[in-house]
Amino acid sequence: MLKVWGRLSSINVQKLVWCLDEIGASFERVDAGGEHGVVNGPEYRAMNPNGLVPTLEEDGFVLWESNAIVRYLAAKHPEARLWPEDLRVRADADRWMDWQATASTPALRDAFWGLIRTPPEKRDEAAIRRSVEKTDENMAILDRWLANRAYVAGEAFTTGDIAVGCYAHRALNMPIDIQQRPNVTAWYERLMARPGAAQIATLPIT
Ligand SMILES: N[C@@H](CCC(=O)N[C@@H](CS)C(=O)NCC(=O)O)C(=O)O
Repeated sequence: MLKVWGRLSSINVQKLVWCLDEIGASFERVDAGGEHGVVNGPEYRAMNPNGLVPTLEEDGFVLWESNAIVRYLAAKHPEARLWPEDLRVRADADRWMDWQATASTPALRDAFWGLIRTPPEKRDEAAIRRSVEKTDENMAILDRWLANRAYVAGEAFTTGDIAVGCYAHRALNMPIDIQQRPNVTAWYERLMARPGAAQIATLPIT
């Protein structure tokens, strides 16, 4: 049985749950990280020395780094058609996964932590403002890209949409002042209507 370690409030854990639901694989998820602890215990650290979530466990095989896990699962289940065979289309999906991990989600971090996980009197308003501005710019980049394609890697849903979609679910449902982008909105609604996204679509931002 596949085991996913990690709390569902983490967008990196959300990616795995979404991917596994798309594939239709059964799995067990164990709450870890945040208020659940677990990640600093020796058993968890032996699996994942970073003390972060998620971690995937599959018959003695252990993997961490959410985007690598999503790609592993997608490659293992070609029938789900999540990771394109065409190398250029695959590179597009991979590129957007990297953008999510290294650009858009880090840029949202100060706004997310400041507004959602920090009491008002302790907020760094300047950092929140910069984070919102950068997020607005990132949404403009995504919007321009989606102007002539249904999904981030073209006309089919891929791993790239899972990673960027988890980021978008957070950014678009936070109380921040960013412009409404029609292509992003249409794409996000397309993603959230997928049966595989059902668990993610209803998640509150916490
Ligand atoms: N690059 C890693 C980042 C993992 C990460 O930063 N996870 C956060 C949650 S999103 C975490 O474990 N935070 C500590 C905790 O939850 O206790 C990945 O994509 O898996």
